[in-house]
Amino acid sequence: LASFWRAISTQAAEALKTQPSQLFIDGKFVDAASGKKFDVLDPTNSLYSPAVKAARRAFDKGEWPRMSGKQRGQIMYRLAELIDRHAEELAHIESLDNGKPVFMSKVADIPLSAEHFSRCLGAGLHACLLVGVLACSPCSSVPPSFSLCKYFAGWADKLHGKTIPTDSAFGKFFAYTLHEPIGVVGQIIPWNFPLLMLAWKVAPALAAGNCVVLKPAEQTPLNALRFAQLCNEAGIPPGTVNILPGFGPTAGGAICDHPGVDKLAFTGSTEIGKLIMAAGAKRVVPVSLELGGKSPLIVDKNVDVDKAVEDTHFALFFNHGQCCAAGSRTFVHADIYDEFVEKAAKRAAQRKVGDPFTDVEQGPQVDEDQLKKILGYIDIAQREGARLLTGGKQHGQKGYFVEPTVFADVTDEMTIAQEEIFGPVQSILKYHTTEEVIERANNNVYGLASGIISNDVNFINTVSRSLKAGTVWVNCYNVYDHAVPFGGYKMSGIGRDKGEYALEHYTQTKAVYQALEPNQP
Ligand code: TXE
Repeated sequence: LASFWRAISTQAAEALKTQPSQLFIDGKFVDAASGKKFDVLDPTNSLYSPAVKAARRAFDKGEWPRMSGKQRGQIMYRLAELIDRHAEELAHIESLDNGKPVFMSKVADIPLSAEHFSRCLGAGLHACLLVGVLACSPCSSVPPSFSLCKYFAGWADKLHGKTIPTDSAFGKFFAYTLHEPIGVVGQIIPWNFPLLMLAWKVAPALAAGNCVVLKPAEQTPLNALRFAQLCNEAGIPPGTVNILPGFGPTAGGAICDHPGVDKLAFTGSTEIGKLIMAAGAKRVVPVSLELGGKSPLIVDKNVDVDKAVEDTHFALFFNHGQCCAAGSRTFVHADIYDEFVEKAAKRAAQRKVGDPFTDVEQGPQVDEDQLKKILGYIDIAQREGARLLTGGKQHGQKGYFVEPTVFADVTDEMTIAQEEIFGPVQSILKYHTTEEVIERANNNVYGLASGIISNDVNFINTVSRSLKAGTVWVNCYNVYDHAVPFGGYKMSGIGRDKGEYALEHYTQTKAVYQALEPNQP
């Protein structure tokens, strides 16, 4: 049999040598008028197809979707505990791959991923980052658990449908709904929080009984692979979770276009989000997107300026500015503007930048592309007339470090007020009235997050209801709780990650009518 197949494949290889590859018009093969060509992928040889096939098999015939929710929850819980047990190692891998300070991986990425997080993390993490220490009391009280996973493990046996009273002319029926998994889910994630973004996507998909093919970002595949080993150890059946490291257009594109994939979930740039949506539209599969942002953080006049400076600094510089939710437009009331600007520049200049495995607040940006992009924006800002207060250059000669940078007198039409920089560059804008700042804050294609720093409850109520953003942080920023949804308005995306809302993307509803009396139609 083997020699038969060898012969067939030799014949196929021979046949390919004479296989036409032009247009066939009027009885002849001719080149396209543009002269352009495109590659055709052989799906059986594609590196990516076996992953979808495995997920397909696992979903169509395997155990995972057929287990009780309780059993799935127990296995997910075991997985969460394994992640807990390996938290230290995972934190080091994360910092090695991404460049973020290892203390941040320890206090934020791993427990957050793990936990979708403990209630005290918001305050604890904030406190930790502000003082820049490895261990502080609020954080050390965070149980080192993969609670996100635990949170969704808890949902696995609670995906109930409804019973619905019916009143039909056709007779008496009992109607109910089932919440069923969608099938094979293709998930594509970025590099800024590699394990956390994986957790946001994989945990709800698994809880609902789906099988997953996930592509981590090409810059940061390591923890996703370590996670795959832990899935095996936890007893997740083969084929249920498949990890495909690779590049966007090839590995990512293959997942999007594969007929065996029933749903697409993506976190990344708005530009690529549009491609993912178009790919989903071609096959009419649902798409959820978490995309870019240009989030306004509005500082009212009667506030403690020192605290506001610290809060806005954290909102922007956390994770080197590589956050989709970064508070990247700092609107400051004219009454406190001069004092704020001076103090914000001083705070940024004190920021400790260096080797992420030492006691620093900021490591390198993830790669050379991001470094160049950020330096490009700094250059544009200066040319467009923003006032550079501190930073503005690459930090050191080696690695992709950027000096913490602050621009004042930024105006709405400037490029740095419109586009996502994704780096440690704070843009400060002056405002005078509440109506004005609401309008300006909303004057952007994005609508991911926003923030308000104020002591005035009327100001807080008016502004929080007027902002077109998926999250509003009031007198805090970057607080994430696993039970609270996250996602964007406008071009920041479609749908919500986290919390009960995330499960809507990974289930579909089946309606069942059952006749209650014999001989009904
Ligand atoms: O993002 P991409 P990049 C923003 C941020 C950043 C910019 C570029 O402004 O500077 O995007 O970063 C995969 N088909 N965000 O280039 O390209 C890719 O391999 C399928 C915000 O890293 O969007 C990776 O896994 N997949 C964002 C993922 O998409 C494709 C976080 C993200 O990469 C693909 C990251 C294709 N054609 C960047 N091309 C956030 N919302 O947090 C790429 N990918």
